[in-house]
Amino acid sequence: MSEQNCIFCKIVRGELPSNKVYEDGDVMAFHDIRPLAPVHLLVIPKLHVASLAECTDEHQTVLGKIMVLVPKLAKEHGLNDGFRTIINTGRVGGQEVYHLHVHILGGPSALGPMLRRD
Ligand code: DGP
Repeated sequence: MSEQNCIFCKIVRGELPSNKVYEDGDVMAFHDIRPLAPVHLLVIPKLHVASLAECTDEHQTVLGKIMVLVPKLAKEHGLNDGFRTIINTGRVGGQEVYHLHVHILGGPSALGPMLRRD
């Protein structure tokens, strides 16, 4: 997926709408279009990086910024009793959008086990 066609790059460029909750020069956060919890945010680097698997030393700073932003956004959205972060990576990780993103999920009820135990 090129930057030109990437959905999240289009959101960054303002070519697609989003319900934005945060933006600075390097990072953006918005509500997931198909929420899986009462609060479901996505935090992305503005720079196109396909997935966590593609991250290298040059991404350290932006990854750090994202991780520090996550608890701030969680608090701002009332997730005072915990939340879950997910980074789906590649086919096995079930990644759907190939632009690195951190999911923040939470709400009043516990989210249950991380993965189903069959
Ligand atoms: P993942 O499986 O980790 O790649 O999840 C991608 C998420 O992105 C999925 O929960 C739905 C969300 N999503 C897909 N397209 C859009 C969009 O155009 N806008 C927003 N806000 N979210 C989107």
